[in-house]
Amino acid sequence: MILKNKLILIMGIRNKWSIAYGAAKAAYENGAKLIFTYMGEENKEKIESLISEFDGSKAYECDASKDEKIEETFKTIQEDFGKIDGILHSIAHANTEDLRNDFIYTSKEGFSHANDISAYSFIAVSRIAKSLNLLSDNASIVSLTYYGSTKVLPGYNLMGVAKAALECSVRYLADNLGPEGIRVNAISAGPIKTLSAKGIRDFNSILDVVEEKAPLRRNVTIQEVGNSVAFLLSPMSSAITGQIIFADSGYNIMGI
Ligand code: IMJ
Repeated sequence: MILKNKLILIMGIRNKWSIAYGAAKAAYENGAKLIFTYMGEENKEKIESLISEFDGSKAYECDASKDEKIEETFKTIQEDFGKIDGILHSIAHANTEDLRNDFIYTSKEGFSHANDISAYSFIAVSRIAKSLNLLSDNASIVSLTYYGSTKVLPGYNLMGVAKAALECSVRYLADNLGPEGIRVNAISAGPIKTLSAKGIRDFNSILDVVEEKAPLRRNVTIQEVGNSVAFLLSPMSSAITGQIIFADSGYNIMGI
C-alpha cells in the first residue's frame, strides 16, 4: 500500500489496454484515490464506465494541447478535491503519415504537432499544476517515454525526437521543482500492444526481438509498467528525481 491516502491524477486514459489504465490499477491497488483526464467529450461515457471499478474516482475531459484547457481542468480539480499528490502524464500523438513515411519527409506542421502534444504538454502540466498550488508537499510527477528517443527504431521517427525532448524536459523540470520538494521522472516502457501501437508496421517483429534478446527474454505488461509508475509516484522513490527508469525486461542494456 505504497500510495495509501494519496490522490493521483492520471492524464491520458483511453481504454483498458492503455498504460494509463495499468498505472491506475497499480496505484488503486496500492491505496490511491484516482482522478482522470481524457481526450474528447464524445468519450465521456466510455471513460466513466472504464474507471467505475476505481471507487471514488472522477474523470474530466481535457485537451492537453491547450494550456487554457489544462488550467481550466486543474482549477475544477482543485475545487473538487483540493491538493493532489502526484500526476501521471500518459499523452502522446503524431500524425500517422509521419510514422509511416521516412523520417526525412517529416513536415514542419507534423513535427510541431508531435512535439506539442507529446513533449510540451508535460511542461505545461507541470507549470500549471505548480502555479495553481495544486501539488501537495513532496508531490511526484511522472511521464512515459520510449527507447526510440535515443536509438533508431523503424517508423518511430518524429516521436523519437519528441521523446528526446520529453526526457530532457524531465531533467530541467526536476531541477526547477526540486527546491519545492517536487520530483519529476519518466518510465521508459518496453513495447506494448496498446491502441498507440495499432497499425504500426512490424510491431510484432519488434515484440519478437525483445523476447529473443532482452535479459528477461519476454515482453512487459501494462501492469508491470503501472507498478513502476506507482513506485515513482510513491514515497518509496523519495530520493529519485530527474531520471528515466527503464521498465523493458532490460532490453536497453544490450549491445547486440
Ligand atoms: C510507434 C510508432 C512506430 C514504432 C513504435 C511505436 N514502436 C513502439 C511504438 C516500436 C513501441 C509505440 N510508442 C512507444 C509510442 O510512443 C506511440 C506513439 C504514437 C502512436 C500513434 C499511432 C496512431 C496515431 N498517432 C500516434 N502517435 C503516437 O495516429
